[in-house]
Amino acid sequence: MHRTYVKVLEDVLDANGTIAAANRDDFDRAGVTVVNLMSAPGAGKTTLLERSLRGLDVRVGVVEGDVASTLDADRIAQLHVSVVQIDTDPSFGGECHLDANMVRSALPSLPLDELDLVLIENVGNLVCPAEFLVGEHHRVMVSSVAEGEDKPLKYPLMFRACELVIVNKIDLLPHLDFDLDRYLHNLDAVHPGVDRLLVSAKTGEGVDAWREWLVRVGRREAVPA
Ligand SMILES: Nc1nc2c(ncn2[C@@H]2O[C@H](COP(=O)(O)OP(=O)(O)OP(=O)(O)O)[C@@H](O)[C@H]2O)c(=O)[nH]1
Ligand SMILES: [Mg+2]
Repeated sequence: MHRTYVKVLEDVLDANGTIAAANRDDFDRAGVTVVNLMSAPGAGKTTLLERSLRGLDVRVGVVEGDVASTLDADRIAQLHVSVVQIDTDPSFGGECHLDANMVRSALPSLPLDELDLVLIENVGNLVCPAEFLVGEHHRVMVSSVAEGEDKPLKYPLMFRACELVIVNKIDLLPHLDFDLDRYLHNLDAVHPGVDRLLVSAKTGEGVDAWREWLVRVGRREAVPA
């Protein structure tokens, strides 16, 4: 029984990888850099995008992944950037992550040739999104201090799958029982030396560094370590 499950999962991931490669080819042909933004529900992905995309020096589009609703796409549309919502519930069995096929279904709705950078806000989930490549060039996660300092140890795959961890909601630190040093120690235990940015999407603290990171990857420049 266990062996059958493993085989099916391997086949699913193989098929996903093939479609992800096709997506990646399309992105490269259009000269677009794609960032897959992942986090637990409510860590602040959409708020961070709202804070950081206005007036950015590269042309940006957004793919919003959710199980249901157009709430996040409606928020992003206020910024006057191209946005497309993928809801997994009506068309994709309510999956708790985006996969390459879902992202592929959204591509005709994005003017790729007119964009430099596409941010894919994945479905809020600390497990499954890390397993599915969607054709992205960069994987970033948002990890909020409200979630507790043990999360890197409990969900290591997600923290290992990302090249940059954005530690969000630092404005809440004075109100929480959260030991930042311990959190960073736990982060280094699962992904030693991974780049990290401490930000508050609410107050804007630290967001400039994230904006600079976005511009650099959008221009396909090397990102400073
Ligand atoms: N205090 C504080 N609250 C924040 C910050 N960033 C986001 N929030 C709040 O956290 C809640 C969730 O924020 P969202 O941006 O919707 O989170 P999300 O990760 O996009 O959520 P899902 O798309 O549902 O996974 C909202 O009430 C935000 O106002 C922050 O830096 N500080
Ligand atoms: Mg969101």
